[in-house]
Parts: sequence; C-alpha cells; structure tokens
Amino acid sequence: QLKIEYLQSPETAKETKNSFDQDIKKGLTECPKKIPSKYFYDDQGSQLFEQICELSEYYPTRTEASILRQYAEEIAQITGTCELVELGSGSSTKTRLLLDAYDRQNDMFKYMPIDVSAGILQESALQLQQEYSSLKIQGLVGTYDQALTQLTPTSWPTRMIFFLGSSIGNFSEIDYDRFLNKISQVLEQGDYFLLGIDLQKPKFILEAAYNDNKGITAAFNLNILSHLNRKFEGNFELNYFKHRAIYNEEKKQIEMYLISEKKQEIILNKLDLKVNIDKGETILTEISRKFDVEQTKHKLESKQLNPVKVFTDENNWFALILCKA
Ligand code: AVI
Repeated sequence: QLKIEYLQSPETAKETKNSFDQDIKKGLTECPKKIPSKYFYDDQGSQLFEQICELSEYYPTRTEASILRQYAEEIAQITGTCELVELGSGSSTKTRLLLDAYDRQNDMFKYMPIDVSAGILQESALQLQQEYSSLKIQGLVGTYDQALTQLTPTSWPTRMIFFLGSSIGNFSEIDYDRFLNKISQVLEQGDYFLLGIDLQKPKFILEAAYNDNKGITAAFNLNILSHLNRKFEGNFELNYFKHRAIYNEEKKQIEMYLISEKKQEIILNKLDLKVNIDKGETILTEISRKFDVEQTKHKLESKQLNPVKVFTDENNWFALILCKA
C-alpha cells in the first residue's frame, strides 16, 4: 500500500547542484543582492518553518486549517473519488483534514505526496499508512517540476492536485505563470486543482506575521546564511545581519531582507567567491505575495483552470480556490 519513488537521478542531482551554485553566485553579485527563498529549507530551516506555523502572529496555517475543517467534506463531495496529489506535502499535517473527508466517503483512495525532502516525506507517509487503512500511498521525492513531468494519466476516476499554504506566493510573477501552465498541462479534462492563497489585508497584521515577537522568523531568515556557510564553506557571521520584513503595498507582497550591520567581506570558498557588503546593504531572501480572490480567479481561468468554488474564513484572510480543468 506504500510506495516511495525517488525522482533524483545522478544527472538531475548534478543539475540541482549546479543551479544552486549559479543562483548563489548570481544573487550575491547582483545589485540589490538576493538569495532565492528555496534555500531556506535545509533540515534546520524546515524545522524553524514548522515552528513559524505554530506562532500566534502567523495566521495563515491555522486559518487555512479552519477552512479545511469546515469545507473538506464539501470538497470531497464535489470531486468524488479521486487520486489526491499534494505538492510540497512536508509533514502532511493539514492534509489529514482532507484525507479524513475522503476516507469517510470512499472505501479506498490514493494519496501522492510530493516533496524534495526524502526524510520528512518517508516519515509522514509511514505515519499516514498506519492511520488510514484504506489509503494507497505513492510518494514522490523530487521537485515540483520533476514530479509534474513524471505524472502519468491516472487510473482513478479523477485526480486532484493541491497546493496549500500559499506557497505559490513565494514564486515570482514569471514562475507563478509557468507553474500554472504546467498544472494545466498535466491535468486532464475533469480533473481538479485546489489552491491555497493568502489574501491582501492591513499592513500591520501582515508585518506582525513576518516579524514575530519570539524571533523565530528572524532565526528562519538568518538560517539561510548558515545553510550557505555549511554548503560552501562560507564565513557569514549571523550576528552581523538583522532580519527585517516589510509589506510593499504597491506590489502587494511581504519582502524579507537580511540587513548588514557593518561593511564586511564574505567569502564562500567552495564557490571561489568573494563579495563586499556595505553597512546597511540588504539581501532579499523572500517575497510572499498576497492575493485578491477575483484577480486570482481570472488568472486561473486564463489557464483553463476554471474556478468551481471559493472557500474562505470569516475574516476573509485566506482562501482555497477549487478549480476544474
Ligand atoms: C512557505 N511560505 C508560504 C511561507 C510564507 O508565508 O510566505 C514562508 C515564510 N516566510 C516567513 N514566514 C513564513
């Protein structure tokens, strides 16, 4: 009932390594400096992210969970029996709310978690297998692109791909577009796509969510430098950088920065890279875009992902859009 496939071949592993090297070289030598947010998630970063999800200021996780608690049953009724494919499944915590609803409605159902982290995926798949006896699990270890390319037509009546947590907000406009094109390509007519998006709201609520009092988000942000130190024998001193997250109201996005407290020279031995950073200079580590329901529906429609129903919470802080291909 439980199968895990590894999509990384020696060639793709090499490609992944090369693009990590290039991303960092490019990001640290351009002006303004940036480090792509996908490099937050080493083991330590993934653990810190789990802690962020529990913070009182970080409303997205619990708000999305409350929407799922209320509407999972209805989602399962709309789609009927299907194969559930989750992108970026992580520890599959919120997923249980959906699995419970499908479990109540079906004798047998299938779940395909997809994640780059083999450890987390294996652990949560094993756990789920013990909890749901009528569940067939086929996990895929790889990037979204690798996994979506790998998906062959399903033998189940329909398929629903779901992407929760507003992770789509961390994509640039171009990657957002590419991602939706890919989803649209992979789904067959009659399949479903369920997308979680964090909605626009007052600046003070957003900025509190990304500048929490306990400093967990700061630790998460700074950990990207430890990740680079380990990976590339670097000399980033975490004490000489400060975390800052601001809401850019024009672009409707949170921007997370690391700000240099002094003029310093950074050396990354394994990349043969030396860069100077001025006092007050910033490194952009993440954007987290905040969405408008109507605009997102139009965007999805333009990709032949037709919105069937929008589920939201009482404050309209977060939404799940169910689309049919
Ligand atoms: C994973 N992603 C949706 C989170 C977000 O809210 O953009 C990452 C995060 N960054 C800081 N806090 C949480």
